[in-house]
Amino acid sequence: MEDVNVPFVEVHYITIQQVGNVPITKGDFQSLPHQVQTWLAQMIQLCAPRAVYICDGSEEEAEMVTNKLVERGTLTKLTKYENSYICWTDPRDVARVESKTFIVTNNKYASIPHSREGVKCVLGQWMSPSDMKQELDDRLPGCMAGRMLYVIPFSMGPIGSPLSKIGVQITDSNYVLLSMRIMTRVSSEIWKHLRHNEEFVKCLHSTGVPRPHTQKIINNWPCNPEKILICHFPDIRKVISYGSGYGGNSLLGKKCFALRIAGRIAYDEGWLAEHMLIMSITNPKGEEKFIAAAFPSACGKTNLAMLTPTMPGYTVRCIGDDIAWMRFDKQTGELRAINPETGFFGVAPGTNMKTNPNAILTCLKNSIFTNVGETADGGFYWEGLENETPPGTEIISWTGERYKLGEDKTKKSSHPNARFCCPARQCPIIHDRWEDPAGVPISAIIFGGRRPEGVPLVIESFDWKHGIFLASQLKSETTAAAEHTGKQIMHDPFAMRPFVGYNFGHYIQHWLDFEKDPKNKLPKIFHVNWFRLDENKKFLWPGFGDNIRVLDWIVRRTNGEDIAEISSVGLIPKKDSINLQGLIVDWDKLMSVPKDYWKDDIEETLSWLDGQLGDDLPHDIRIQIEQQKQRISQIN
Ligand code: GTP
Ligand code: SPV
Ligand code: MN
Repeated sequence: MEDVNVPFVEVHYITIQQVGNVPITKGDFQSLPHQVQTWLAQMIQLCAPRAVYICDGSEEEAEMVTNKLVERGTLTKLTKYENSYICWTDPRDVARVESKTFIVTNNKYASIPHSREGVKCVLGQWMSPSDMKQELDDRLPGCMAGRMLYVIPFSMGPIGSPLSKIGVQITDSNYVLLSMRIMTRVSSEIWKHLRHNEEFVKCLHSTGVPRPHTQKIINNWPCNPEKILICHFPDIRKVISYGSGYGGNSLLGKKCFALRIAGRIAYDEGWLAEHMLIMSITNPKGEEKFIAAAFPSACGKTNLAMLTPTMPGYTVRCIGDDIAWMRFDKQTGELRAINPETGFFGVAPGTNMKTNPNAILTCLKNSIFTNVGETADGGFYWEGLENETPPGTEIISWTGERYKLGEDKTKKSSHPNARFCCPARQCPIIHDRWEDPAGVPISAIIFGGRRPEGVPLVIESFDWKHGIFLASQLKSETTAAAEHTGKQIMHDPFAMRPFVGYNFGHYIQHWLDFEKDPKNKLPKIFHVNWFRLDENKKFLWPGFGDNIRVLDWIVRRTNGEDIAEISSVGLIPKKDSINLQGLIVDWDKLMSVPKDYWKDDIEETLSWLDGQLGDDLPHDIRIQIEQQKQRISQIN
């Protein structure tokens, strides 16, 4: 007989998994690849979180974490757009911290070059394993007490491609989890590719704020600025980052893995991991060429990668805006490049519908905005959007100050390093091959920086070695992307000064060595400067969409057109060989190579490179410097 008085109860059989005494609240620990389990168990014990959450990359997961962050006040929904949020950090945690970034190897000179005595090396910082152990022993034990530990499986590059690399990031920041989901491929698919004991890059991140809190949390943004430490162990493919939640400090797939660790893997395996955008240019005849370009942080990669051409008949498509992994194809000899990322973490100030409409259109949904201003009607706002926002609009600045647009010109809505984080697939001009696991063939490599004085709009290298010299002598004005203050011109060879994971001398030699294989089709190398100033400190070049005119010249050079002439610093455009129709620019000022400037510059470059790299400076570069000196002395 049926017992009708008893209510129906559904029975769930819940197995609570634990590591030590820490419960796994989501995911099946025991089904993870063995080598992951071993490392995780150690980290869980070390960091002592309240619980562990193994991420699967699903939409439900994102929703759950987002809701939590909104509830807590770390994120605010921007009601003007779909699924987009704004975040204001602790004002002490706003950029990469280069002074606290280290490479750890047994041999010091595996990490940094033999700088001359008395010279402080700025091409990477080394710390010994024993000193680093002390630093970490002081920080890591119990660093996640009272917090959730998230386990994020991710792939840099298309999942399963032979060019891709897998990482697992542990973090106690759910803001980091949400950003990693935009910037990398987060999925439980990853575990399948780690069977058979395959290698993965171990990434540990903690904001360094265990509970109970001993310090006040500002803006619901946990961080520990006094104790920031970002350390890399390239020999064992490991990154540990402590104390910061911002950008390159905490999204470990980006600079830490895809440049510093991958750079070292690339050195070992014979390829390149570079701070470069990847784009294509199609001319009016329908011919498409791919190029890669390296500029230092906040010097124009995102803008170039998605530029809107002002020359009719040209099409630009974007493959990536920050990082390129490139290798010479063994069969064809082509240099093939992939973008290992899936999102843009772009500088917000200065971005608008005129300078970079494609970036604006990319971040109108599914995006996170950090340290920008908010309009009273739930939109984003930053310096550069003045002409697209009605005067009188009420703004809440990133520091929480309210003001009306246009009333007080001294008010700033955003931090200069404020960023948008948005999915690359939303970019209106994303290339349909942007996720091609085979990559795209690169015809030209461009280097550049912010050079207010002396440096022409474009220079083509005489040959491969001279191109590598151009990249080695790269300098640029400092920007807000890291902690440098003021606008000083700094050396930033290859735009990689903050991102190289091994001895910079070996790095330059690695580039030089690609010439030794006659099968390699070496791309032409160029140097550009959008930032030359006139005597009134105004830019001589309009930049942005008009940069297509320079790209067009570069592409025509890769086709062998006779439009270049020799100067003491390289090949420069023959007069009027760049299409300037519709522009008013002073060609002579833009292209001049002032003898006095370059005479001093080459002396300073020699002394800097020799001081920094000592005997690790490749001989070929010394020869290049001598040749440049000779050429300059011959200018009338
Ligand atoms: P990271 O993401 O830090 O690596 O920077 P990035 O190299 O991608 O720089 P981005 O394109 O975001 O540009 C940074 C700043 O430079 C923005 O404020 C732009 O407005 C400005 N900028 C970019 N291109 C040009 C240009 O052609 N001319 C001028 N004058 N400014 C530019
Ligand atoms: C850079 O600084 O070059 C960036 C921003 O691209 S961050 O991700 O913070 O490194
Ligand atoms: Mn960058």
